[in-house]
Amino acid sequence: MNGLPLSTDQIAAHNARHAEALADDYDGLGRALARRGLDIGAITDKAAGFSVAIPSWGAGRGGTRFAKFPIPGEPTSIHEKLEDCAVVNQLCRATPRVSPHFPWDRVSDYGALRQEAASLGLAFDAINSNTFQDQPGQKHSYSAGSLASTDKAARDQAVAHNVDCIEIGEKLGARALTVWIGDGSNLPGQQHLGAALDRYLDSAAQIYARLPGDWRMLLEHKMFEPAFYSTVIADWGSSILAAKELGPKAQCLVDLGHHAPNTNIEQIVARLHRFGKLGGFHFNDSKYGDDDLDSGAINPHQLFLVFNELVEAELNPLEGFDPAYMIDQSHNVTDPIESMLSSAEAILTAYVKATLVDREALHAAQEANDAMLAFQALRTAYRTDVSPIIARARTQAGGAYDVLALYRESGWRERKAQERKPVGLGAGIV
Ligand code: PSV
Ligand code: MN
Repeated sequence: MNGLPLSTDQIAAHNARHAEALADDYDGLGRALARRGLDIGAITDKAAGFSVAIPSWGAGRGGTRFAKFPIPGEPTSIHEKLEDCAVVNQLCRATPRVSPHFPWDRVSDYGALRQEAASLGLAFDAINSNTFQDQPGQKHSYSAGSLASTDKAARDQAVAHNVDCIEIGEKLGARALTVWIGDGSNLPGQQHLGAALDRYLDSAAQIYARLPGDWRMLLEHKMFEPAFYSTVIADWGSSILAAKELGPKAQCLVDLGHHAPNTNIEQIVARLHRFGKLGGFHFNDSKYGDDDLDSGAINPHQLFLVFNELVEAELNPLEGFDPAYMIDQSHNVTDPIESMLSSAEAILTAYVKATLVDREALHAAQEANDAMLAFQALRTAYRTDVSPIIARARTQAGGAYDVLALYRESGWRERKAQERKPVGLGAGIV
């Protein structure tokens, strides 16, 4: 496929039908914001400049460890996944990059894949390595771990896979490698907790040594799963210690679902940024654990509070602030394109609301220990309906006013159901 997947005429006609309503809402909001000293044009520019990557695997139906229920027309290859990602970006104009996962997205010609993505209006973001599951024909099993395994051959193989990922990434135009490992233990005593971390650090240093000059290595922590007693890189503390040990090109990646329930994740964001170690973010939502639910579905206020810290970091870049933002979700009951559209909108909404915070008032109230006024500075921004700003930014860039309505109207999935081969059953993704 060459060019954008959906009809631009159809989007233009849809937008024309909604133009008057949007102008009305946008102008009204502009007047309300002006009374608060805010310029809606400047905020719309910020919204237009924001983007979040989508994961190649998020284009397919995920599943739980019990089952997966594929839908007709689901993508079965990286080529079809790119097409679906292009649909998402064409409609919302906030997701111009795809984050691939290897070996899931392996092809023979990465130069050609990069061009294929570019022809769909997409580029590649951070590369995700995968040493948390065995692949057919793999020599050494990761059943006892990968980078931290006691088996040197398994560790070497895991290091080599990450180096492969860097080489593939260079061909794809990526500049970051995200490393999440499932290494850990399931029974007390199973693993020497200190030695496991030493082995991880040693392996990670070998990968770090192979990073090209302008690359970053993003260390993703997760409290538990698939290891249920201990996990080698379980928390942000282990992550930042490892990143500091490795060097300046190593930073931490925060996945919203990878903490104990009710953890103050926004404080983790502020801490990591304080030490120049906030490298990336995986957005999703959760109710009980690493549920990988759609962003903003359960706790949109937490998402806003996280963005409040991210905007604070953006305004005070300290040693540089260039986080790799990505959606990391498992779409088990929805059409993945619809979930990504809805999630991108939730993420952008939280970001735009955070830009509305009166920082002067907030900081003054914080200094004066006026808890209520400080809280109200956040509350005022949070309760503002910013959807006209987002719709204006999106439609100006060629996206659709109502992304879900246009997607359904386009009949994309029904058409793909005729063209694409059915997906097999099986268990879900991690
Ligand atoms: C692990 O749970 C994780 O969050 C990592 O980012 C993986 O690469 C991703 O999910 C996909 O399974
Ligand atoms: Mn993740």
